[in-house]
Amino acid sequence: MSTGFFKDIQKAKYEGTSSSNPLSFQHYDKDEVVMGKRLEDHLRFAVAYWHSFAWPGGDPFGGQTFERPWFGDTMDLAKLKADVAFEMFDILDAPYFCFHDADVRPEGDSFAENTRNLEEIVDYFAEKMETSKTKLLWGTANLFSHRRYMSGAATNPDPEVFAFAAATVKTCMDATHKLGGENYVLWGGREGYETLLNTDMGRELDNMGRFLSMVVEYKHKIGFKGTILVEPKPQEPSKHQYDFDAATCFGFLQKYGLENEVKLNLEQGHAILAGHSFEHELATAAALGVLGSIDMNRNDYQSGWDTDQFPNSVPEVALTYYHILKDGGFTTGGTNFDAKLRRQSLDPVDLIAAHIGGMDVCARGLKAAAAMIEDGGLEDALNERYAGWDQPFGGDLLGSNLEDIASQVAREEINPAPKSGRQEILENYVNRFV
Ligand code: XLS
Ligand code: NI
Ligand code: NI
Repeated sequence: MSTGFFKDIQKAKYEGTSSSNPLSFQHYDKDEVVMGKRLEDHLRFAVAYWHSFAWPGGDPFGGQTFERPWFGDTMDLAKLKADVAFEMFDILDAPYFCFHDADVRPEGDSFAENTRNLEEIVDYFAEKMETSKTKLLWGTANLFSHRRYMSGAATNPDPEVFAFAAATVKTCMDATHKLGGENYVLWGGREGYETLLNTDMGRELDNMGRFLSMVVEYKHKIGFKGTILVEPKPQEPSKHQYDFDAATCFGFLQKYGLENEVKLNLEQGHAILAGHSFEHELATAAALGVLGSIDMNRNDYQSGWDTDQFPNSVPEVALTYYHILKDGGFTTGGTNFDAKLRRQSLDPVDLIAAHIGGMDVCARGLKAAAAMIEDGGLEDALNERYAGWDQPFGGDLLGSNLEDIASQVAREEINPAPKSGRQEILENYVNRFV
């Protein structure tokens, strides 16, 4: 029986660009084949439970604006929330969803009660997933909202908090494993500091490294085949977060010997907060071999906050998927809409339209990216720019040494002439596709 929350909103269909139905897909035809793969299998869209079903619409100056019939802290309401969530997954034909423990179950008074509540909801999800097409892209633990985590989880000065966090992550990994999740995410919102005056950074980093190693050990112990992902973000809620950006995370993984075990879940808004473009983060992770999954959203470029808006810029999103496709596309990863409505967007229809718009923008972006890859213009320009490295001169150079290179440069009177980087021509080229 339907909850009636979405009233008469029908299952969204692909109707093409001639349709004026705002609740239809105009660009996302899940069965369209692009570069040999269906769009649905390329994009692997996921709905984020927290923004869509748990967030009350507050901001730093005001509280709840949304009135949802499932708000409240009981098991019955958690199940009503799940019913509505799966109705929305069905309307959107969403292949995946993602959740934190705290999004889906009422907060208990103890670890034991949290675990019982989570297990009950996981069983409820499992039942629904038998008849729903929607699968779990990833699960995660909320180690940042409860006041016990105010000074961090794995990096807390109090070992009891580390223990509570580790125990909680175990239950969330169990839940993810049981539901067939394809990844497990760790975003360290409070793994950082407010002031260095009270922070032993070396110890905190070592503890965080050990915590992540325990996660990897447990993954292998239970036979979880999914990918462990760390999600970089430079700040907010901490003043400074240790997992600052892709490059910082890679250095951390390498220091603790985890670079072959853990990949990254990159988020557009977090890249912007770190002072990067999203492409920068994707290209960095791809170059380092740790590009795993993405949290798709859009940050306001002026606010300096993680505004988590739905994406709506095709040129930006095209470059996102260009880097993902160049890296071979997603394997276990996907496109999770870590995006929320604006707090004035009160109605159920806003929730549906936001996701449909996001899915359409991503489909347009991916198709533009695929067209650029198939045309090969950017790749040709790169090959031409670096062609010297494929010639004997360039090839031998890296195996040489400073003394021999110095004699060679003198002997052959090497005197390189600068060449154009062709930036404007390449920017114009991209504009032909977006
Ligand atoms: C917050 C993060 C969070 C993670 C999951 O900024 O993006 O939503 O994706 O904990
Ligand atoms: Ni975020
Ligand atoms: Ni995120």
